[in-house]
Amino acid sequence: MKIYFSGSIRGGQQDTDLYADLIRELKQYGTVLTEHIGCKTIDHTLTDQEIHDRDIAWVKESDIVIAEVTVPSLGVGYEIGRAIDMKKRIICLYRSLNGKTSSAMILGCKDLQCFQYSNLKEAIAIFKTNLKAK
Ligand code: 6IA
Repeated sequence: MKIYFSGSIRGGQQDTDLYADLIRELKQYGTVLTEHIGCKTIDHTLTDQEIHDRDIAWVKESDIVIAEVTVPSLGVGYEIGRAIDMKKRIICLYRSLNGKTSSAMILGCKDLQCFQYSNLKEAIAIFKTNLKAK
């Protein structure tokens, strides 16, 4: 199974370490096409158009998109919208911080499987219940 992991970059990189932990767990279920989302040092040599075109090609190639949507990100929202149009299976994970929850456009979309969680242990349990190990 090819997994497109989506997480905030220019929206804010405060959760990058958590993304790395989630990606490490997801490797039990398939190949993660976007391991770089969990790296603090991202390749700055590509143009925005090259990044966009490569990432959309990876979304097309993927069997499932797993998005961590706690940090609001235009890119993550855009990827989710494109993946819905491509009829991909999409799982969104979000944490409630300071009483704030995610966008109604995410939580209210019936094409998405949204799960609230608090920590890595809970995310691991969500993966276990909803994904098939390889
Ligand atoms: O709007 P954002 O940057 O937060 O969007 C993040 C999402 O868009 C991620 O899920 C990525 O798949 C994609 N994305 C955005 N920027 C990049 C990138 N380099 N490399 C790979 N994927 C990206 C940006 C480098 C930049 C900090 C100079």
